[in-house]
Amino acid sequence: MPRIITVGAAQLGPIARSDSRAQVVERMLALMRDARSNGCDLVVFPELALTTFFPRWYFEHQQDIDAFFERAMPSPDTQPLFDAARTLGVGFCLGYAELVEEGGRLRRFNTAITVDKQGAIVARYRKIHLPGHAEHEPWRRFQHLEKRYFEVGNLGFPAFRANFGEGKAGIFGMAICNDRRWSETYRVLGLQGVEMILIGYNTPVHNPPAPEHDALSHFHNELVMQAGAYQNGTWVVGVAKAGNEEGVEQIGNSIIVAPSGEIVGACTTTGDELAVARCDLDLTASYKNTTFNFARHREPAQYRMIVERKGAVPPAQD
Ligand code: ING
Repeated sequence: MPRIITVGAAQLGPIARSDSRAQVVERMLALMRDARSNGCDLVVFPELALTTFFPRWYFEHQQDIDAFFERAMPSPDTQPLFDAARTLGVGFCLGYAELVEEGGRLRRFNTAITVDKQGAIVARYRKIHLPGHAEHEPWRRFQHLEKRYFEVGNLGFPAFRANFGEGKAGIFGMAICNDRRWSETYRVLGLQGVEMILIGYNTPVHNPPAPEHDALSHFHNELVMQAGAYQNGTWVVGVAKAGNEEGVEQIGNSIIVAPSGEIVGACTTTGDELAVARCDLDLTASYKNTTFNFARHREPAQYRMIVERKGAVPPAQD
């Protein structure tokens, strides 16, 4: 029996700083109902999906920053999502800012969770590749202060088994935004046998340190997820918080990528939009057992030798 999971890329349009969590959750519930009517087993929401992308601003005071964080998950504001997972029979992946006490101190992470059809949190991931900068840089049109507001994730890239109904169990992984640009993200999950990677993102069109890349923002978005999918024989679902959010244009371009690297579902707007695809998890075997049979074809001993040599090639001798 094929393990076909119907997946919804639940793209969100802009979230204003003044939008309440309840207002955003209402938009997300509408997407979950739409997903249900399209036969979805699972929807993927963007990174930091409950609030505006606040790292675009420099805040002086911690309490202003902490207003964007969740101290509990579920919380009264987000409980309706967990209830909907049960009543609609649709699991979800949700990105949010996590404020938690761990090891006797407050920790702040850019986090994603996967929730099953019973409304249970089956996995948690904390973003590892934090882009941008840690200090206020007024020269920029807008800030990107993830390095200031979040710690580097401390959970690694764990692949996990999840079950979205009869014949719909598989091996999943999560990543967040900038993680999708790094090949290590996909390979670490690929080495664990991942069959579907769930990724949310907030990606401005304009990248202040490299404006020459702006015109390639969609190309790069698709390139990294298509390559990651194909080179690790896995499905990849990438979902945007899109549109002009507080004056910053963010790409949409949410896509569902097959293990072949082909894009099989895509959003075409920069608003709230659901793109749906039927994903056969057994299709991953066609790549994992042949071209990317790691046991037969990879040479980790050779890679370790190169990595242990450390650093770039020495400068040419004059
Ligand atoms: N955003 C962006 C991303 O990696 C970025 C940051 C934009 C990096 C453009 C490079 C180029 O998609 C987040 N939140 O990581």
